Amino acid sequence: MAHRTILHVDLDAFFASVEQRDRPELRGRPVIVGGEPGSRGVVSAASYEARVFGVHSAMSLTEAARRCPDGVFLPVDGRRYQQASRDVMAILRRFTPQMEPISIDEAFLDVTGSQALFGDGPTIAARIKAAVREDVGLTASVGVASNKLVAKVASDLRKPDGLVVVPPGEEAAFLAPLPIGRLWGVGAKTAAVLADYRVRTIGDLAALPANVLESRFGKHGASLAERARGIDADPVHEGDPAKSVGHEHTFDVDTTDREVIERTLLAMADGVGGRLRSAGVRAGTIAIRLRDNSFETISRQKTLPEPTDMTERIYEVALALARPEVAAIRARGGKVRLLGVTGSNLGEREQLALFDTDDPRRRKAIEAADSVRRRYGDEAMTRARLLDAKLPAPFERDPRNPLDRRARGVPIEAEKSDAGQAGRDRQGDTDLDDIPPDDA
Ligand code: DCP
Ligand code: MG
Repeated sequence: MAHRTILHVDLDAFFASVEQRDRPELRGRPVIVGGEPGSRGVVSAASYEARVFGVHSAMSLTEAARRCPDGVFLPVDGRRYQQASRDVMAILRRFTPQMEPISIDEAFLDVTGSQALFGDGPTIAARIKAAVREDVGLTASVGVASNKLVAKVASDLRKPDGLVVVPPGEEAAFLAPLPIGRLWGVGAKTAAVLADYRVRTIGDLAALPANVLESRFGKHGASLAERARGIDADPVHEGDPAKSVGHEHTFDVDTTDREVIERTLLAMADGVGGRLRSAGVRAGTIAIRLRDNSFETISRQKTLPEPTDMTERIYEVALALARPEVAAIRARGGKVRLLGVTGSNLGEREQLALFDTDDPRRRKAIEAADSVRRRYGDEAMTRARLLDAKLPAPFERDPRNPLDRRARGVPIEAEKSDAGQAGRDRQGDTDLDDIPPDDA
């Protein structure tokens, strides 16, 4: 079969680059987006000039200020970044309809069928980089390969303003010398376990016998072994990334305790609401997922008369959906193992303003709470009802991926080999530590 041509496009120092684009006096200077120097909270983006000082995303602003005292510290201005993101995505769509945005500043493109029109993969990559520079004023790094996995690794390799092409057939050789942490899907936890097997490079991983990986990581192990050899059949999924926002929680101990179940639903409703609000969208449909101790999974959903991003409303709907199902599980002597809440059918808040019947005071209070959370972290602002719960607070840890794209009937949950050890929460984002099993 003829090979595919896949591009991965990722903007360089995205939030910081938008600031430098809009304020020319900041060009060439270390720009750190995230908030006041030394305030609580973390760095969202650091310009490449700031990275020289060792500043990077997710570092505390205090530490960033220590390393880079002369840095220009700026607050996050989400609206401008969203607009720039839309502008870039529109350029990408000119080259193929088979475009899959995976976060605010990156996307996969399958240009296999576009080459007669626009040139081969490397040519299209160069044209995209030029268009993004000229039309949007930003630089992008692009990887070109025969699949998503290798294209993603490639785009990251020569940042900023990189263009890395991996010819078909050279995937494994390209990956082999790279440190294991570069392999998409290997997070810190997986890397730590692999270190026990003396795996340092992707080539080391490829050389491990498949049965070793499978016995240690289960299904995830089989897919790891393939990925280490640069094999990835995942197609580029077209469409809007903003399909749904979801949270799931697997209980430490299966339960029928009403209080525990309701608190968990509230925590998840709050997480979903917070992420909707931070993305500036509302959900028209609320869904729940429930799994019992025999692993039977039930999904129920309700389409709302008016879309919402309010925690209380999401909670109310989720609770109404969950109650009869919990009662049924209890009636047959079962227990609840997993709960999930998802908002989907999303629309932008501005377009929905006509239907705005929310109490403006309530919205103000919620937005204030969100801004405290953004500044001081989730723990600072947890609803009273959650305080005595031994549950992780709802989290909105990654503003990069405010929305997830798992709404196409793909379950959010990925069972791991350590399932059942501890209560686990999942946001509907792709957590790089948790590649869902192939049959997910
Ligand atoms: N982001 C964030 N918090 C993080 C990581 C990222 O708020 N922990 C935001 C800011 C980034 C944007 O998402 O600008 C894109 O994330 P990337 O990981 O692509 O990082 P950058 O684009 O900033 O840098 P790079 O040049 O490494 O892609
Ligand atoms: Mg980027």
